[in-house]
Amino acid sequence: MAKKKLDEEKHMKSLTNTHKAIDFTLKNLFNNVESGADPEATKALVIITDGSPSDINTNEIQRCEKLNIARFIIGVGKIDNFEKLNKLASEPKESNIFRIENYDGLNGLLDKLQNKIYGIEGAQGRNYREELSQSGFSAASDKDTLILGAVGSDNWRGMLYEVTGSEAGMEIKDVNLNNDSYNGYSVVVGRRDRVSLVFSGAPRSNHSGQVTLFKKMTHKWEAMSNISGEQLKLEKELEICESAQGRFGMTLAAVADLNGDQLQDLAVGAPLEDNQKGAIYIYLGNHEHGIRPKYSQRIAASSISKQLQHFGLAIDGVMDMGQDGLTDIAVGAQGTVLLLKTRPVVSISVKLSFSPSEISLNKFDCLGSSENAFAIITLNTCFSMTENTNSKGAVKSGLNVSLELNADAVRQDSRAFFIKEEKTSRSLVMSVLLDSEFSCYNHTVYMHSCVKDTVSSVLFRLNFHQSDHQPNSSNSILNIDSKTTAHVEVPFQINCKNRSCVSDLQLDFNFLNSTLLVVDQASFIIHVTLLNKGDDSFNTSVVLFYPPGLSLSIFKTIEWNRRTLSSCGDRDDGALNKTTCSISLPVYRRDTRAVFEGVFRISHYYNWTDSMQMTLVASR
Ligand SMILES: [Ca+2]
Ligand SMILES: [Ca+2]
Repeated sequence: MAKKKLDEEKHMKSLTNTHKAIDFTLKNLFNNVESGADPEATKALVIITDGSPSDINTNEIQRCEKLNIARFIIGVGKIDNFEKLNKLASEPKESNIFRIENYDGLNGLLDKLQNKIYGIEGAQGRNYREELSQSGFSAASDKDTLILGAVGSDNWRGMLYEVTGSEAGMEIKDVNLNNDSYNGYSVVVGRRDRVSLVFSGAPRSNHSGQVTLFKKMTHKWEAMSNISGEQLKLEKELEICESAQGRFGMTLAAVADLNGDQLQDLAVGAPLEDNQKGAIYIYLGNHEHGIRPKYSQRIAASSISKQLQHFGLAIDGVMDMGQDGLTDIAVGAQGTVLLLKTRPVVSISVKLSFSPSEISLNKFDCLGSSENAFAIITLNTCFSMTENTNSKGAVKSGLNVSLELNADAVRQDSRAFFIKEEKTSRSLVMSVLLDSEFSCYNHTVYMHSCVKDTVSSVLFRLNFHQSDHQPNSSNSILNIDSKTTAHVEVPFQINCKNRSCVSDLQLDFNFLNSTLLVVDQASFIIHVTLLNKGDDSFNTSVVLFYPPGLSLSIFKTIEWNRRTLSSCGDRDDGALNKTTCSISLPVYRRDTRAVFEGVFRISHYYNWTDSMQMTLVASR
């Protein structure tokens, strides 16, 4: 009818009588009780125009100011004199003036504006308690008691009543809700340890909606916790205009246990979310708190069909269609009903083990000429799977998971790797289909022949998650309580007699030449015997101190009871009288005895004296 009247209106062409329009509104709409206006209510005026006013302000703006009327200006397209238009807006002008390219831009903007107006609407003046309470707007029963939603109570803050027999109802209210929250729009009752619970939807709380959980104390109902559309917005990082006025909590339904923990679960509808397409949220029941604070699943209408509107207008979830032992949830949308089938929920536990029980030290060698990689252990990953739900018949309960294994997880550079030819392959990513009670996989782990640290154990860490891609054979959902990580520490072989693990190096050496003949290019030879009588010795070396007239040219093993290699550095730090020779890195094993021959060259430029001194030190 309003559109018809507007269509009949004659266009005034080039004139923009904005001030006259305001004057008309003040006289005929605001404060006009016959037109439905509430003189006490706070008022807002929205001016949408594509031109600046062509008439002048007589006193309309002043009258608006006096009556505290909030004024929003929406300028459409090119406006020649915007200054004139700005004068019409109320303070703070910067947030009350909007400019859009064309009238299409109104769609998103009006939502934003509606929020602002909600904010001031009813903020003062009127005070209705039960006059408009709409008691019985929603209802739920629990044995002999009836819970009635009364959305209009307390200036549309809304509350509920518990009615038993003919007694006057006991109030159930959340004092933290604002006016116009519409609490009691939807209601669900439940019990926990024989204590009565009420979930109540307040779809207009803070414009995005809220569900409050009430618990019955001895003679009183108390609001325990709530979940709000505002919270969800943060969790999902949605655009404000998307979730605002989603009417979260407009519908509520207790659904039969979905995840097999024997606790009832809760579905919450937000039928205006996503630009009126709608969504529902599943909250799993929780023994301690009634429900878990974070939803386990959000099902958006857009993920089902682009055509759906107002998905979540009604929800029911107690039946099992097809008798497969799995609950089905019926969800109403504009002109249609959808049946959502639930899937089996499975718990997975994973265990890591390895063989042999330690990394043998026999093959490590940092001093040999060839560098190669060899297998150190076989790592075994075993998944065990149990279904939490009780699915029957032809339901396939497989699950596709993606797993990632990490070698030497606490170190920046890994000592171990999974592909023999690739030293950097410290992590292994794979996808596996778990379709029986146990599924085990073996992975060979390699190390390079030279590993400096063969003392600290190697940590392997595994984590897995349900794959995004689920083939037909896997239909299950991973229980969100399943632990999705595992780790294991693999030790190196230890050759210690006692706990403290101390090596006992004994060093001896003798000169092969009885005298040193100072002739250029002549040699002076020593034999060095090193015996480890204690536990394994790591990073062992022999340091030689000698006169600067000598230079070490050869240092090699000539006798051994276990293969022993050595490698000598250049003269240490430029010092002319000292060389460090590494012995059998990384480990000089217990009970090893080796004899080395050192050959020095003699320089005749050195100022030799009658005697010569040499000192050798074994260190670890
Ligand atoms: Ca449950
Ligand atoms: Ca079913």
